[in-house]
Amino acid sequence: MENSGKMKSREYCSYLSFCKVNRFRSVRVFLRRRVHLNSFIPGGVFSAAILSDGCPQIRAFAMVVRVGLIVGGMLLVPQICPAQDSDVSGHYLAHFSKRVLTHHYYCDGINAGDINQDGHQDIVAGPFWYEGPSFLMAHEFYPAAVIPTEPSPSNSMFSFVYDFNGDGYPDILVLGRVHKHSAYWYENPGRGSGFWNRHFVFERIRGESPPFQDVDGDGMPELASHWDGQWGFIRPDRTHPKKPWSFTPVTEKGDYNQFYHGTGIGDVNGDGRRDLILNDGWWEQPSKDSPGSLWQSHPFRFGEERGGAQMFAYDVDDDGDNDIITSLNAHGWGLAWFEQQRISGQIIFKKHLIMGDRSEEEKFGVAFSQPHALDLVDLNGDGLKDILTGKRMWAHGPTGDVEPNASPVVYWFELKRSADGSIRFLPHRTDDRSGVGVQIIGRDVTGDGRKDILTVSKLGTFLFTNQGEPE
Ligand SMILES: [Ca+2]
Ligand SMILES: [Ca+2]
Ligand SMILES: [Ca+2]
Ligand SMILES: [Ca+2]
Repeated sequence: MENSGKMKSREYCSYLSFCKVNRFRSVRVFLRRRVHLNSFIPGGVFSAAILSDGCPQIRAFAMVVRVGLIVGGMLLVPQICPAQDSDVSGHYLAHFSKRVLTHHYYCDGINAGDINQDGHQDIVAGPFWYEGPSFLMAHEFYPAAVIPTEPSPSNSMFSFVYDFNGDGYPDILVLGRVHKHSAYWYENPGRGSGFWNRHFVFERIRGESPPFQDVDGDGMPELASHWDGQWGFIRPDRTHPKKPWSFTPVTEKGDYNQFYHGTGIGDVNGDGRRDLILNDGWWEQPSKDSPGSLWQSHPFRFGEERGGAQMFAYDVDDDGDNDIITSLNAHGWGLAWFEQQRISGQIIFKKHLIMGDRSEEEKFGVAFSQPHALDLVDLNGDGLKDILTGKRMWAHGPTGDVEPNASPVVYWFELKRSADGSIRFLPHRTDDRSGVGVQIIGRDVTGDGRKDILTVSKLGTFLFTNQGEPE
């Protein structure tokens, strides 16, 4: 049980604060179930923040304030403002509305799932899950602490949603920094309240973009990571989900940096089995007839410098084989897709640059550095998956990496296939005041069938609702 951060009742009764957050003043009403109403009112409006456990009078007052703010928040629509989305020639193509779930920096990863099983998707980011479909209520499932933006990344780099104990309520897997934090999953209490019990997963999750996907086809996801010099998969004990997870290696020993960049899962050779994709090549999953054997390596260097973040296998050019999509340097420049080609039966890749460095901005229509979070998702409903990414801000502080103080943008690159067989990824800017951390998600959280954008950065936690084509 992890309730070490729970405040004493007199602190609840006495807590009253006015918080300045960037250009906004935030209103946070904490209620006895560790719930806070997350309402931001522009223009420097003040509101009270009250913690109410153990103090009936203030608890009653807080409830009145809570109801008032929910109604007021909905009427004012304070968190919604137009987000930019134009193509390179300035034409308006699709429409996203920006919502700020918090202006505080709590985490670098974000995800979604129906946490309370009410049929609506909820958003998970750092210590909070935001209750859909309004996302006005933030529930704190482990002790929250606002993190200073300048020094280091947070202690919550990735959130994954999965029902680990099979009780019908999705739980949350939280990964911290590669070299500093152990991984835990937090047990959803269902109708219970308070901080969630947490369960130890593994000492360290190495690699900067660990996929959490079903690789072996048993219907349950596993973490791809490396340990003791070998890449492999970290899995829970299916019959004893609260036990620590175990690591199964699939590659030969190698010299893999704990901060390894560029990792994905996908079927590269088209045999129906999902392979391990790294910045240094792909490792072929063998058939189940050969259990215990290591996976065959197929070396290929995708990002020539550091490597990217999330990598994807997808048939970009519709010729029947999966190509690879990746950023080239998660702290530098470059985004590319690599066309699969076969020469004498051997798979090779031909690089196609989607975005280069600042000197190539005119050529590609856009240039931003540090694409350290990607998703591959169809954002405009044409059946073709698009690339969702953005600029990471201050991964190593305000003076680290390339162009640390350039606009923290979010972009989606629309896949367009022409009749002549040519391929384009058309850049669309969604926002320039948010950016990415290390996990960005395209997911329909509003239930209208259109994929929305969830991102998080040192500037806060953001939802861009997909409004479809403008009228
Ligand atoms: Ca829900
Ligand atoms: Ca559960
Ligand atoms: Ca292809
Ligand atoms: Ca599309």
